[in-house]
Order: sequence, then C-alpha cells, then structure tokens
Amino acid sequence: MMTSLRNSDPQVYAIIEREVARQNAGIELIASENFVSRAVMQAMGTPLTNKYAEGLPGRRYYGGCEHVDTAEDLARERAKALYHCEWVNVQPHSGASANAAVYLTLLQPGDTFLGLDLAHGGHLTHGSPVNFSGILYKAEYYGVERDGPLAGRIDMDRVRDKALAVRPKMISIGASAYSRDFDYAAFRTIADEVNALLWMDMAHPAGLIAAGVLNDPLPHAHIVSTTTHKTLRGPRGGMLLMGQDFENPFGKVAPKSGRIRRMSELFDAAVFPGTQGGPLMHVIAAKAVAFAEALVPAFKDYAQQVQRNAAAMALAFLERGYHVVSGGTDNHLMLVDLRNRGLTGKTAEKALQAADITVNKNMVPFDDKSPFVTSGIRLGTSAVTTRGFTEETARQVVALIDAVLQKPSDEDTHRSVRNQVRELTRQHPLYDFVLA
Ligand code: DSN
Repeated sequence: MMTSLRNSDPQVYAIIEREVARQNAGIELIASENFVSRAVMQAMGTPLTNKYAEGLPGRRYYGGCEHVDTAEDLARERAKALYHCEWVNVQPHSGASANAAVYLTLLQPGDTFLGLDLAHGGHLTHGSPVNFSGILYKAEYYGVERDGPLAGRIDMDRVRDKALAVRPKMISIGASAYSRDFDYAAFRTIADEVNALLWMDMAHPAGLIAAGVLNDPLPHAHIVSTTTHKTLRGPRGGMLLMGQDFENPFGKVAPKSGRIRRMSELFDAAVFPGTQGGPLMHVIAAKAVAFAEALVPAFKDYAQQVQRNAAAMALAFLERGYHVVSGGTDNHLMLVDLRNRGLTGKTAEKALQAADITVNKNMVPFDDKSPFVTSGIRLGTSAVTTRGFTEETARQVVALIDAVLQKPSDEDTHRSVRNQVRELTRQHPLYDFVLA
C-alpha cells in the first residue's frame, strides 16, 4: 500500500511507520480518537485530492466535477439516511470549521450566546476567550452541579434561569468532556422561551446517536454540527445537519428574486464562501464510505459495545476508589478526578504514557489547577472497542491504569505494565496491513 512513499520519501515513511507501530502497540483511550477502516483510508489516499470543487454538486465554480459531484451526493444521501434528517452539508474541513459556519449564520459579532462552561466539559469553540467564538461573540455559560443528586450533571432548571438572565440569541449544547446524555427537548423548551436558536455540537457522541443508543438531537435542535472522526469512526472532518429545514428568521433574502431564504441556503453559504474555499473531495468520498459503514447493523453492535466498555471501565474505577465525575457514564467517555489520589492529570498522563496507555489530562468541574496541570484525566472507549476490546478487557485496562497510578514514577511498574499492554494489543491486532 505504501511502496511508492517508502521509495520516494523514506523520511516521511519512517515517521508513519513509527506512528502506526505506536497505534498498534499501545492502548488508545483518548476519547476523541478512533481507528478508521482500511476502506476509509483508501478513499482518502486517492487522486480525488487533486480536484477543486467550490460550490455544491451541480453548481460548481470549476469544470470537471461530474465524478466528485457524485461522491458528494452519495455522502449527503448517506448522512441523511443515517440521521433521518432533511439537510446536510458534508464540506466542513473539521468540527471547528462547521462551528464557524454556525456562528456566522446565527449571530452577529457582539451577540450573546449561552453554552456549556469550558471548565465543566465544554469545547474550545463554544466561547473560549482564545478562540474566535469567544473573541467575536459574548459567551455566557451554564455548568454542572458541584454537589447533590445532580453532582457532575447539568441541572436544566439552572440552564433556564441563566437563559432568562442573559437572554442569549443562541444556546449551544455539546461537550468534549461530559459523560452524560442531554435532554434536548428541555433545551428546546428553554430556547423557545427566550427566543433563541438551539445548536447541538454532537462531535463526541455522533456515532452513538447515529446508532440510536443515545438521545437524538435532530428533532429538537435548529442546527447540529459534528466531526466525522470520533465515535462515528470516519475520516477527520466535519459536517452540518438539520432535522428539518426552515425559513430564516433574520429576513435575509435571495439576491435576485428577493425571496426569503431557507436556513439550508444560509448554512451552505456560511460554509462556502463564508468560511471555507474548496472542499476536500478525497475526504468527502471517505465520509461517504464511513457513513455506509455506520448504516449497517454491525455499527449498532459496535456503539453498544463502546457504551458497555465505558460503563465497565467507570465501574471498575469506582470499585478501586477513584472519583468518576457524575458517578459514571452514559456514553463513550468518563472523567476521573484524581484529587483524592493526590495526583494531577499531568502526572497521570505522563506516567500512563510511559506504560503505552494514552489518555489526556483534563480539567474537572471546579478544578483548582491550571489547564496545563489539571486534576483529572479523560478516557474513552471508541478506539479500543474498534480493535475488539470487551468489558473484560476494559476491566483489565483499569487494573493496569491503577497499577501505574499507584506508583507513577516507578520505572519497573511502567515496564511491567507496558509488557502487559503489548500482550493485550497483540491479541487485538489493528493495522497489520498498512505497511505491507
Ligand atoms: N479536541 C477534541 C477533543 O479531544 O475532545 C474536540 O474537538
């Protein structure tokens, strides 16, 4: 598969070889990562990368688009079938690009929006002061509860109070470190009450939503954005979706006819030319492949196993005396607060890395440490489930993590755990074909 690269650029080939070896040999628990199929990779590595195709299928600014048009149409139709929705745009290069198109469409610079606090599991593009979303717009936040029966979870009464207080033009849902499902109907009721538009960024749970094992935001949110590479297990990229298209409430009209434009037209224009140039047609073809993979019943089995593995891991951590934020998980991830173990997220991440277990340090709600140190780690099961781990393996992984975290700077422990990791990953092979 990679003979030409090996011959023409041995330096880059060697880097790829080392990264593939790392993915093969280690236990990957970064909650936003997954392992794509050989078919998805093959679609990406094709001459479709050569083609400029600004515009939409049938309405391009370049000639020669007849074949990439078919690829994009296929991706759109498959995405619509997957999410039972009326409209999609598969061109966003990433989740952040998809989100930029949402802001450009729904808000004016300076407008207020309400989203999940970044320190409580929210995402960079949901109002961080160093991101365009926090630089151009006024971000207000809801968070999770510190104590009580809803500790670590969002209390919808508080979301409503906050929305009534700040009167946002848009409310966002979605997170990169929240282990519970969302009550989309309750969010929509609040949005309607304050006359806000509702946006769900489903990047993390997109695959679980497609498989029907989590609540579906499409019937409730005005707009949904996502990445395609997390639980959905497609190529690195983004997408926008609407359950139902609707007339824009801003009075924006079509240039020639003066007709009130549909939201789909505004979102399409916000992707191109609003925030992007030419779409990545090789990635769009790979998205089509991934969507077809997610449309078959085996993908539902995968999504259920992801959930079962995450639940088994969370329980195993609790049984070993760890503090799992919110007491468990509904989805593919969990956040472990290490303060009761006298460890920081930074120390834990580094120690686990030495044993070939990859996690990321993560702020926990009400953290007293900086984002570079943090009090927690975030773990997810999407990638290990793809390579065949089950609940039993997930419990073994927690035992290995516990062994490292009990002696984080002990090199003998690192070595011994690394050997056990090698054995586990050897039993569940991954990319044996890539360098063949
Ligand atoms: N950076 C991703 C994550 O790790 O959750 C989200 O975009």
